[in-house]
Amino acid sequence: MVLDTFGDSIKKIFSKVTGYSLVDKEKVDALVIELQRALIQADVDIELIAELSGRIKNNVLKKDLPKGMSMKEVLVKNLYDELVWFLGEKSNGLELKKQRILLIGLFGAGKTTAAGKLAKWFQTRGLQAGLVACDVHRPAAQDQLEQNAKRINAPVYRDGKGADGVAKEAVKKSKEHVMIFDSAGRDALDGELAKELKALSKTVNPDEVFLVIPAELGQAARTQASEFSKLVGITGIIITKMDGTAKGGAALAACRAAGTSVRFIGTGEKIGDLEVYDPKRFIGRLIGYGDIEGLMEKAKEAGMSEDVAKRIMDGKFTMRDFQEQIKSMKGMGSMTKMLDMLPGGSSALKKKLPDGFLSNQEEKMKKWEFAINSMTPHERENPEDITSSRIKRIASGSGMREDEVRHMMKSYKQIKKVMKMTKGGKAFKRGPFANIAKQFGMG
Ligand SMILES: Nc1nc2c(ncn2[C@@H]2O[C@H](COP(=O)(O)OP(=O)(O)OP(=O)(O)O)[C@@H](O)[C@H]2O)c(=O)[nH]1
Ligand SMILES: [Mg+2]
Repeated sequence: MVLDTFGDSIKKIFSKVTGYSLVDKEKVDALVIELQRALIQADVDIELIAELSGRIKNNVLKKDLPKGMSMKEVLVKNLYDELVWFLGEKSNGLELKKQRILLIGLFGAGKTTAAGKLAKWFQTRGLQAGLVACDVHRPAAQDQLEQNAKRINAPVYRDGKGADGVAKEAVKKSKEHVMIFDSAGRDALDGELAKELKALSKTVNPDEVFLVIPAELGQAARTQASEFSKLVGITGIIITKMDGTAKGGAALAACRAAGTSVRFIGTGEKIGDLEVYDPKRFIGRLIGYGDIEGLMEKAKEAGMSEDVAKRIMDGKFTMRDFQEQIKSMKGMGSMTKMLDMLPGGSSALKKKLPDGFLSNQEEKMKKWEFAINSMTPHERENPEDITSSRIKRIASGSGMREDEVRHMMKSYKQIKKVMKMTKGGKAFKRGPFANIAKQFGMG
């Protein structure tokens, strides 16, 4: 089902962008369309999507990009920022004060579990919490809450007639800072449930009413969030079972679309598996990078300077570009990075290269830099004019042997050819690296 793929599509979009060596208007447009598709499938409001796409395009395609940032980095940052924006506000959790919290929601949403988790959350922040068992429909429900309470040594209140009666008694007796009221679930929010919840709410007079929604609801969370909002009133949402489904992103987007705010997410069955909701953290987890900095690093790493990339695309890749490329590859992994720029099979190829192959290349490149420094500006821009006599001069100027300079010229030409061919993405099948590829069983 399409709903399951929200996280996957977002992940795909990010890995696509970070893998690009050059971002142009065409790519931005295509990515925005892909993002729109993912959001539409997650049932995000069309107007919201239009707003978000417009902002991304504006920021990325404008003339003056932020200083020192490439179009690609701006795109990654904007995609990230906009996704964070549309997945809703970062929650502050709950105030650490005396208060009453009512948990409501449909059958099996995770209310009783969340009650225990919230009590624990307060305990670890120095506040005592009592649990109130207002689910009187199912005989075992009160026992279940009591078991959760015992695990964390929290008092449980369960005496009284009916949900309302239990709540009244608890309000009278409780001495804890925080009271958490568990309520009964239903199949659907019908008139009866609405009536019961309204009555309970009147008795409890809660500071917070949290709707508990399981993540697997995906986009259907939107209807549920707005219905509960309208019929009984809520102050926030707890999305549970984020650990067990790929629909978490869709559920979060849906709550945002319903105009409600997610306050906590449940990430497991254990009592400590509760997190204050933070969209940045969620996106980070979704796309596999801890934070935007990591992502930006990734965007930088996999690319080359946009100038150089553009010149390659235009069929120009002069000695000067070659030199810039060499310069930008400082220290270990430089040749590796060069390979990374080639689409398809580069990491697999790297694994197959013998030890030392890449570091030898790096040694060589250091020498090459000297040689390029010994060239005249004209030679750097027009390497095809480098004749034998010029090679002699360059060799003596850089302390290299003539054959080393010739070898460098050959490598430059090969790389130029490969770079040009990467436009078609067939570099390894046909390009000069085909030999290497063949040698290591990848041709
Ligand atoms: N994996 C996972 N399981 C959860 C999470 N929260 C709750 N559960 C499980 O979901 C099931 C239902 O949870 P309950 O807390 O009983 O749900 P409820 O809303 O009280 O259910 P009713 O009282 O029957 O309406 C239990 O098996 C819980 O262990 C979560 O964040 N992750
Ligand atoms: Mg329950």
